[in-house]
Amino acid sequence: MKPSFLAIVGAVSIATLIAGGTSQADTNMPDQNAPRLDAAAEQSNTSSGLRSKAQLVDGKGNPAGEIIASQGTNGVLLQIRAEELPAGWHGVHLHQIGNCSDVGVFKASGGHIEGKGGMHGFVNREGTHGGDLPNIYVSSDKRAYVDFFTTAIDLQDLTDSDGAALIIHADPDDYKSQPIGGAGARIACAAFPAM
Ligand SMILES: [Cu+2]
Repeated sequence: MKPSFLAIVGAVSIATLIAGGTSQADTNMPDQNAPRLDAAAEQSNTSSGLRSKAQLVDGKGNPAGEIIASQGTNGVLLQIRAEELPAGWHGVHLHQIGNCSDVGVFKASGGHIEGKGGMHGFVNREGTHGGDLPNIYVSSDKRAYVDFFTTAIDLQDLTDSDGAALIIHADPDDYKSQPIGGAGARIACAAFPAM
C-alpha cells in the first residue's frame, strides 16, 4: 500500500506543477481546496537522512507552525516555530508515534519516547525520558520560536518505522511528576514521518 500511495502523491504534485505552470513560489502556497489536515500534513512532513520536517497542527487541526529536527554529531537539533497557541508556559515532549490524526486529543501519538528507560523529568532522580524537553513560553502574540538541542535521542528515534510526534501540552512540565510532569492536555501535535 505505501509505495502506491507515495506514487499517487508524486503524480499529483507533478500534475499540479504542469497545470499551474506558475512560479516556484506559487507551488508552495497552501491550497485552499486541499483537505484541511491529514492529506496536507502527509505531503509536507518530510524526512531525509539528516533532517526531518513536521507541520504543527493545533487542537482544531489548523496549521500552527513547523518543527525541523536535524541530526547533529551527538544528538538532535529541534527548531520549533509555533504560532496560534495560547499564551503562557507549555510542556513539550517527543512522543513515540508519528500520528496526529485524532485532532484535539492527540493520544494516537502514544506516550513519551522512553530512551534508555527511567522515569519522566529532568529533575527526577529516576529520570529522564528520551523525549523530555524544556518548556516553551508562548507570548501574547501567540508565538514561540525556540531551538533545542538534545543528546538523549538520535534522528532515527524520530524517523523509525512508526515515526514520532512533538506534542505541546496545555500546561508547563514540572520536570518531576509522573508520567508527564503535570503538563495536562495535548494541544498541538507535529508528526515526524517514518523514513
Ligand atoms: Cu507529552
